[in-house]
Amino acid sequence: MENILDKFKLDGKVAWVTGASYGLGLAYATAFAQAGAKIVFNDINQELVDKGLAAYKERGIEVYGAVCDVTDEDAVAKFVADVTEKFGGIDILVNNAGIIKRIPMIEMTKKQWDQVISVDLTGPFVCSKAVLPGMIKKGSGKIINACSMMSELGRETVSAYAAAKGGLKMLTRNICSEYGQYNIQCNAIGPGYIATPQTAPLRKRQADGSMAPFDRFIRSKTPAQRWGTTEDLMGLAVFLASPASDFINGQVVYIDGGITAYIGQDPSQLDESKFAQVREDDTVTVGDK
Ligand code: NAP
Ligand code: GCO
Repeated sequence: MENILDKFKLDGKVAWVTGASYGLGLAYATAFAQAGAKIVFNDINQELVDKGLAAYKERGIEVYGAVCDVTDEDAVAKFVADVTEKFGGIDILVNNAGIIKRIPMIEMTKKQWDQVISVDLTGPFVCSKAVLPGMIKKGSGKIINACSMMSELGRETVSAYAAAKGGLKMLTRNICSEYGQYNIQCNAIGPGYIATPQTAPLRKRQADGSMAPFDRFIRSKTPAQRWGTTEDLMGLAVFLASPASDFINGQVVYIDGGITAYIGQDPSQLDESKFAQVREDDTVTVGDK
């Protein structure tokens, strides 16, 4: 009988993580590499690709990286063709690339709205459409979308982002519905509030050094009273990319420290002295766990 841990191995698989120069994408790709996969990634410009190549080299991970805008269908088709020629195809796609614009809806321009929808929702459509034919031909494939708590909940200033992430939840379910028959699983990771550059503005200490009100708010809504770290998400990513999850399809798995299950406590009751300074470089200090 096969050892269950072998079900989590990605040996011989090619994994494409979009926008994976840093943050959650870098963490997902690192986890996949540790599980045996060959990593390919793209980012929006050469500076970021170079930043990513350096980060992977520092981690001892051999990767292929190239500039590719996930909203550009021709660029995506070329990226997939190049990777297929070099490595034989793509077994795992993580639609990680994303942007957010925190602007009150009535002040948001249509151009700003379109930019967020284009990257966060149309990008995953373009990239998934590009890899599905190869997955169908192979008879297997894994697509993992970067959903969010905003796939379920709204909040002030993130209308476009929430609409995109809500749509991405339904795109996840539709890819499952349309291509599950080809042994292709499409699921989503729904992170809570994770310490990355994207959320750094929400944690920035106030002039007097005290905790940001939003930081205090998120901790009061999280049973563990802490922000997630990129490392917190690595295990789930490997699980959803591996044969261990072959009978899971169309699901959004929330990995949020319990926020979506908890009504929260009065933020003023939090004992701030318990929390180590969360460094502005977005790394949650160990003492903060
Ligand atoms: P992020 O700041 O959202 O950026 C992800 C990467 O995608 C960045 O390198 C970004 O480049 C790149 N990108 C942006 N537009 C692109 C395009 N058109 N084509 C290719 N790449 C593009 O990073 P993150 O915080 O690690 O989040 C990763 C994903 O998880 C995102 O989809 C995010 O919405 C989602 N998520 C994050 C959190 C969180 O708390 N951090 C929680 C839930 C979900 P730039 O640096 O130039 O923007
Ligand atoms: C915000 C945050 C969130 C997180 C994440 C939560 O401004 O509220 O950026 O949107 O990025 O999506 O799951």
